[in-house]
Amino acid sequence: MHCKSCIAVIKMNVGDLNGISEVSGDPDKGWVSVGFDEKKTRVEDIVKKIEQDGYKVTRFEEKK
Ligand SMILES: [Cu+2]
Repeated sequence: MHCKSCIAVIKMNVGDLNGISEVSGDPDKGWVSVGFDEKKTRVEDIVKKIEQDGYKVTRFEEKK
């Protein structure tokens, strides 16, 4: 269900959190990728932020 404006909304709101270095996404595949500083933000906070925008986070993967 993601389109380009969904990604833009998520980018803007997640970008407001501390320690976010980059947010990108693929609307066709329905995923977003968030680069962040673990000392400043937790995954839970990012998920919460996305869900506040009305999107359901069904799954997340950690990449080191
Ligand atoms: Cu959309």
